[in-house]
Amino acid sequence: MRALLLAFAVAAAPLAFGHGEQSKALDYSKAEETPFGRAADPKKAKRTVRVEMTDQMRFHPAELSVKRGEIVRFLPINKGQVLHEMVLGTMDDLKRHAELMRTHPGMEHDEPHMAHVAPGKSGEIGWQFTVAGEFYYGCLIPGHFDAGMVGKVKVTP
Ligand SMILES: [Cu+2]
Repeated sequence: MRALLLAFAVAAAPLAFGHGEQSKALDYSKAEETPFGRAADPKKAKRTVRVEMTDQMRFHPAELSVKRGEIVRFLPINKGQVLHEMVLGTMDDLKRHAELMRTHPGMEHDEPHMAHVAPGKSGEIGWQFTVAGEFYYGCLIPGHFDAGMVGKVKVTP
């Protein structure tokens, strides 16, 4: 049994580390439903939204409207000189997360509803908005969210 596990670990290693991107080899069919929707294959999106992030601590656009059920391919683009990130969620989620980032700066995290984008680079998030309401995207790098780096997604029924 131990030999089998070892063989499996060795076989799995190239899959885990051979890919240039982060852990983006997601199985979207197993995506977890959240209060603000679920991860979705960006290739299935009919709409791409470029979201620029600036050192003025702003997202452009800062507001958008989508239809319930719509899959959006977000392309967060960092126009600044410092790291920014785009994190989707409810306002409560973002506030909680921002607080966590304050107490644990340097915290490493990577989930399908977020993208960390180095200066001059772009990221990608595929998301299906399955719940009507108002949701948000924020940059939770310490200080950025508090400076107003937040945008709103209105999901219409
Ligand atoms: Cu930022």
